[in-house]
Amino acid sequence: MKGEMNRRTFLKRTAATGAALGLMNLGLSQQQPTADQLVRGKNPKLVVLSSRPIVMESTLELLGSEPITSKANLFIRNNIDLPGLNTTEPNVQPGWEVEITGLVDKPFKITVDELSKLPQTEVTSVLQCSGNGRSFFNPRPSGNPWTYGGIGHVTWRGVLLKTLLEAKGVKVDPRARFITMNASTQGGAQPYEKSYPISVMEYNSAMLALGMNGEPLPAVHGGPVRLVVPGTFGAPNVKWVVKIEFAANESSGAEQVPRYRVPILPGWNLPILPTEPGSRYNYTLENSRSNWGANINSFILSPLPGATVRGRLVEIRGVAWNDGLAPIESIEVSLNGGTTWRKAIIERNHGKFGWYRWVSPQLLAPGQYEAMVRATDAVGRSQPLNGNIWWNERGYEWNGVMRVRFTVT
Ligand SMILES: Nc1nc2c(c(=O)[nH]1)N[C@H]1C(S)=C(S)[C@@H](COP(=O)(O)O)O[C@H]1N2
Ligand SMILES: [Mo]
Repeated sequence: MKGEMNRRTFLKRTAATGAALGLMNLGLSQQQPTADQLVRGKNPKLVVLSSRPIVMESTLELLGSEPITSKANLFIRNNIDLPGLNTTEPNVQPGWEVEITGLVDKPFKITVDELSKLPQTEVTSVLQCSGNGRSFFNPRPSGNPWTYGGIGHVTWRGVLLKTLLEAKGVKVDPRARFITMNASTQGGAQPYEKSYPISVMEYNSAMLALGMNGEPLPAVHGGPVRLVVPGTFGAPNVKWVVKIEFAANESSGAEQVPRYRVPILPGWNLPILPTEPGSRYNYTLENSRSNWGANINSFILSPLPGATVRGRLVEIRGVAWNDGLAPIESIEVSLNGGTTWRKAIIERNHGKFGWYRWVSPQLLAPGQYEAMVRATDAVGRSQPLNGNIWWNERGYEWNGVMRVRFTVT
């Protein structure tokens, strides 16, 4: 009923301004910039979801084309664009400072140059926007209409937060339960502030990343320095970080609440509290939680949707990942709508935060097929056949079983 009303109101409004809007849209869509026009060095095949702020997603084809997602093919999610940083080139600013403050015995500032002289660590992890898959929720929540491409698999290099504190001989007050991070507001950019529980940060080896895929961190991906929390969704991975504050409480800024949250029963972090699809939810710090650890999920990257492939032997391939806190133990493929499942062969060679690659060899007669895949980890976390059971107003953390139709000749 409510959805019906909204649609009607929308149609009425559209009709009222129809002529003017129609013309404007036509003009705009003809000039819609491509990914490479918006950000120097990006693959024009990336799909632009918004040009201000810049949001673009990768494609299944590009994700399947390389074991580590190159900077050209990596998605971008800006809430706030920083002027002059729309490039995959490095942001060379050795004097850039990061302030470590709050509940620590000796607050301090450190430059990027000094950071680069401390012991460096490398970690390969999945970077995924918690809105990835949003457009599969029904009804579709508002927000960027991500399909599958708000994800990448990259290698970070930088200084562990732990290493930095040790090197500086700085102790964290036991009352500190959260870490709040701030991004630069240079060029008049709006603030971007996110908090994460220290427990999550410890598990996940939070790092001040200076490099990506063996190169200096691209400017558009947070260069010169970005906080990376392997195993978490994208939002806490604060680009252009200037301040890290140890705090007793979580930030109450808009990026913390109501944004980037899912409903919970107060006191219960998992699972998402089921809400009526299409309903409204009044997000508070108590009745919801941030998008923290990544939900277990898996994608089919070959065959691509709609592809025609040669039989008899067809290798169905893809990737799977979770928050890295428990290994993924099984990845299963079904070709009959979930009636039977066959275990895929799993290959894991990028550590616990990287994605697992899998292959399922199948002998297939000519015909039409629909492949489904689901992953399960060592603590039994898996994916729902119907991802809509976790429908939430803002459309986060989709992990419904993926289905891909293809033809065998
Ligand atoms: N400073 C800053 N950091 C940010 C954001 C932002 O808008 N500003 N977006 C966050 C979100 S929601 C995501 S999904 C990731 C996207 O990282 P990427 O643009 O490098 O792909 O960055 C996170 N860090
Ligand atoms: Mo995101």
